[in-house]
Amino acid sequence: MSVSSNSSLFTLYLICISYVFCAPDCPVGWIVGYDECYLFHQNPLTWQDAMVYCRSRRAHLVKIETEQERSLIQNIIEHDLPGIYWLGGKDDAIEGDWRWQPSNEVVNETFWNHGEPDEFTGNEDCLTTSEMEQGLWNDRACGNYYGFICEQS
Ligand SMILES: [Ca+2]
Ligand SMILES: [Ca+2]
Ligand SMILES: [Ca+2]
Repeated sequence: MSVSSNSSLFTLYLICISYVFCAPDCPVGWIVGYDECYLFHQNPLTWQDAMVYCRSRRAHLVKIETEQERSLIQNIIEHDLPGIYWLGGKDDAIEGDWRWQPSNEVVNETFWNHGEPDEFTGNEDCLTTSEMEQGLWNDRACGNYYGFICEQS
């Protein structure tokens, strides 16, 4: 076997190995993301009940950390599963201090829709997105009933 076919076989081997180790192994019915698995639920729940549900599936409400991840979720809700969805962010402890739950990590990169967050009626502490907002973010009242996205990493 020539050196060049050996090295291309080796490259192929590396691609296969990295695919096996890098592609997330998602439960049946979950959508495969870049590093994570997503479950889109269209049955509306409050933010709190949505979080409890995700936990029961050994997951959490989705934490969107990059434009790549935001855009993947936008594509899914625009093309396949339209609706308003809860995300994992909250600012109920300190107004304007957005944290991912349950980890309480600071929401570093934000993707707010124009004019948001507006704390409409003084009572909007939970993060949502929808196809009407092109997958950008809006704060909404945590006691409202919306669909939600669980994430398993
Ligand atoms: Ca994520
Ligand atoms: Ca708020
Ligand atoms: Ca709002």
